[in-house]
Amino acid sequence: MIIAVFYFVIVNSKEAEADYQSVTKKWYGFRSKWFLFLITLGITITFLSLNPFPLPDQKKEYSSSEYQVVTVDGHQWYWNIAPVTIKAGQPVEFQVSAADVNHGFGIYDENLKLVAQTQAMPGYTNKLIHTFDKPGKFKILCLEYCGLAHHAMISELTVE
Ligand SMILES: [Cu+2]
Repeated sequence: MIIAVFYFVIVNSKEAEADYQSVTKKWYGFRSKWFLFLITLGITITFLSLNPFPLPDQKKEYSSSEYQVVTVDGHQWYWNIAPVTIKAGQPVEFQVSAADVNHGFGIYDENLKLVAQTQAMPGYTNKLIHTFDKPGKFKILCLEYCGLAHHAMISELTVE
């Protein structure tokens, strides 16, 4: 039975070889067009869905008169932030570090919507540049679980 099946396939495959050429020609042509169509579609969708990067340029150099520096230190379980009052409309450079373990420095607006964030790491100072458009009270919460009282790491930042 198996030999019969093999024999049938071998005999028929030789007969089919004659029109295989026309089939490959037709479908190779289709395949090339389909490939070009997908490449064009991919590039078009990529360009149409491009958005400006949501963060300001973190490498930009500001002159000292136009920006404010705030130092931030994360501790178990509180923040050391100086100064806690800043001006709206001027870029703020947060210099964020930690004294003990990793913390997450998260700035939230009045509706507890995350405005900006960076990692607070012992031994490193991470720079975060953010400009507050309007005055208000902002909450600083820890974004990374850092021990028992992690939830209590709440501070406030006043933008005038
Ligand atoms: Cu923490």
